[in-house]
Amino acid sequence: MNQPIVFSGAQPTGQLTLGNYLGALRQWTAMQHDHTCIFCVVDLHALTVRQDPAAFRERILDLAALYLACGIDPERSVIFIQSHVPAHAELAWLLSTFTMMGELDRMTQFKDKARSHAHNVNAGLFTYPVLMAADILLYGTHKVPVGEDQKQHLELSRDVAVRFNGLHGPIFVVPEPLVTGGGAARIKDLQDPLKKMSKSAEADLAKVMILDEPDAILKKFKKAVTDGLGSIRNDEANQPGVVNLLNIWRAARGASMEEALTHFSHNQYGRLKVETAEAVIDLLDPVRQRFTELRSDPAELEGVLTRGAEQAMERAEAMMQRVLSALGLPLNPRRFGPTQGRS
Ligand code: ATP
Ligand code: LTN
Repeated sequence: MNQPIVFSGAQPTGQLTLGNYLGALRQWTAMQHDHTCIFCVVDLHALTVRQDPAAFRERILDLAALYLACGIDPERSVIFIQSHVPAHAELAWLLSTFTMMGELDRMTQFKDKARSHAHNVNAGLFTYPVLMAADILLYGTHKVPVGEDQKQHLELSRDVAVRFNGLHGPIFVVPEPLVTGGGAARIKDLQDPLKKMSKSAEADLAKVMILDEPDAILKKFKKAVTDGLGSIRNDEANQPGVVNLLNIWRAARGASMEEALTHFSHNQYGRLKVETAEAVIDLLDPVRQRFTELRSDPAELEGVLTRGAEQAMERAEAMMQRVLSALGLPLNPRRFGPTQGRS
């Protein structure tokens, strides 16, 4: 079965929101049926900001458990932790010699982060996109589901792949971005519906977390900002809060906008808020329950991650062998075996 290969990852930096679920994780899980999917917890990337080791370790495992709880199926897809596969860091070094300073200097995320983390502008923050290129290129990835903000990084991955291939032969697949989290999947902040719901938002009431308890979810929706127009219409310009609730309700219930408008033709904001909360509670309840189960059974999670790392490593090592050979680096027989070792 030659299905296209999909690779994506998220950083273990803080809890994920309903926006991340509807805009990213749910789409990842949907892709498992007709793609070979590889999903990674990119813990090495998260080291570009200081982490408390004990809390960091838990957050990495939390994110892996959340992937599984959201429906990533280890029987179908590869799920693993980036630092378990040393080839990511190794390929990042090799690719850094094919990446120009000027290219990295143009990255808007670097400029933003350098401004917001002015006390710790480390070299890793600068070369972050090279590690991301390594993640992607290591697996012969065809498609990369990412948010809009990562498109520039993906463009760089493509440029690096093309440059390497031009010099050393067709080793890397040139990956295509698949921009997720747009359109109706773009969930807005409950307190300021002109902004997207963001996990780094300060206000608790602004964002629904995937692991929120039902009463917290209900409270947040009851307090969601709407308007004083008293009608439930699909009028984004004048009623962004109402349209956000309609979008959330229909994403959670699998309904169209027409169905949502018919369902809420009573024009009662109170009922819209409560029913949206109920739809989200129904959607997230099984995720939270599965997450709790997984986190209380370290052996199961560890088993899944060990197997995922083995599967990832098998693919990554095959690619590393080709890359090292193409560059003229002598292959280590202890690593690649005596017969294949001679290239
Ligand atoms: P931060 O607050 O740190 O910017 P974030 O919540 O915006 O984080 P990212 O880590 O940037 O999340 O994005 C992870 C994925 O979630 C991306 O694929 C992105 O498209 C998706 N996503 C994030 N927020 C939303 C949202 N409000 N609606 C839909 N999709 C979203
Ligand atoms: N930079 C991405 C996370 C990330 C990633 C990747 C996404 C690291 N490596 C490879 C897709 C493919 C982010 O911050 N969202």
